[in-house]
Amino acid sequence: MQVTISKTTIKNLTLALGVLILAILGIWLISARPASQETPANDLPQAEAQADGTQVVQVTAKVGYSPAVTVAKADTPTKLKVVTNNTYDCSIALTVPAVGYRGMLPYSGTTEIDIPPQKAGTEIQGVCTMGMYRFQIKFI
Ligand SMILES: [Cu+2]
Repeated sequence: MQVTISKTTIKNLTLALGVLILAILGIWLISARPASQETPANDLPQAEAQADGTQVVQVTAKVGYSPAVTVAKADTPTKLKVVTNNTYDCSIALTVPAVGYRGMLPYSGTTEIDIPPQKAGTEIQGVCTMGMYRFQIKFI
């Protein structure tokens, strides 16, 4: 008995093999990537240095806080400016536990919160009173 392999079968086999190789290559590429790393500090929004040697971190409060993470200089007095603009969600109820701040922001406006100089490696969190929205300032 003779087994005949038609041209179509060969074509299909080649195609299947090609797809398989692509799939394996894809999986290999994905798994070969380094394990998820934190965004390097250089790529994050930075505090704005002021002429008087202080720095300003600006965060917008509206359906959450943005940017979520800001990098600031250690050992530097920091003014945190929280900007609201027709903000009617719970992000107006802000706490910054590290500096003992707890308050209701105006629906629109800028609220300044002073943060004394922090050691490198300190992370200060701002969080809505319900704990659902948060932002972070990383001092480096
Ligand atoms: Cu909330």
